[in-house]
Amino acid sequence: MRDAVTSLIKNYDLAGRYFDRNAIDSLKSYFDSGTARVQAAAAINTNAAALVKQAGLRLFEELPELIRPGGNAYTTRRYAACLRDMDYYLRYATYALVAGNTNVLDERVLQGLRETYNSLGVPIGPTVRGIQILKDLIKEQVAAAGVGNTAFVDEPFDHITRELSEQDI
Ligand SMILES: CCC1=C(C)/C(=C/C2=NC(=C\c3[nH]c(/C=C4\NC(=O)[C@H](C)[C@H]4CC)c(C)c3CCC(=O)O)/C(CCC(=O)O)=C2C)NC1=O
Repeated sequence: MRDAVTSLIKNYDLAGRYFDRNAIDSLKSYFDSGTARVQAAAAINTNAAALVKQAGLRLFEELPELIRPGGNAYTTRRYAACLRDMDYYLRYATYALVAGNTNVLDERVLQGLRETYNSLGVPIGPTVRGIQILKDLIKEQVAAAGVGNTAFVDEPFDHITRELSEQDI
């Protein structure tokens, strides 16, 4: 598992080089955004369960067929599995936000996920939509906590949806 600093060190060590201008700039930008990243994590932590629940409600309002007979989130067990997945996405996205790096998502969340979803008939498009709804709610929450520029919040959520939607050739 890597963060912004360890991944930079790894790359420069592999090349046997001192940090150059680019490396210093990227370190600066990571440390400059450090307080905002921690504030975002704090805003998410105090409200995670409610945020997941609300994102689920919005998703099922938009795509009610998911929770009707024949829908993948139909039955209490599958409804709960869907919300649990959203909770995984939020928790790991929070780790990635603090790390300033998406490596934790690749290692702990995304490996083999698309295959699992395909074999269980979990629809990718609606899952992606659910993650985007979650992202929008998180950004509102983080902005309300006083963080001015919330653009950095996009990265882990967009990374998950990009990797999930990627098609095999
Ligand atoms: C920490 C990393 C991690 C992830 C990400 C993860 C996902 C994950 N989601 C699963 C199931 C599932 N995932 C969903 C999710 C949904 N269905 C929908 O219609 C919606 C679009 C969507 C919610 C947004 C559902 C309904 C199931 C149960 C499917 C079934 O058993 O038929 C399963 C199969 C095993 C199980 O049911 O627990 C896995 C492994 N597990 C992990 O350990």
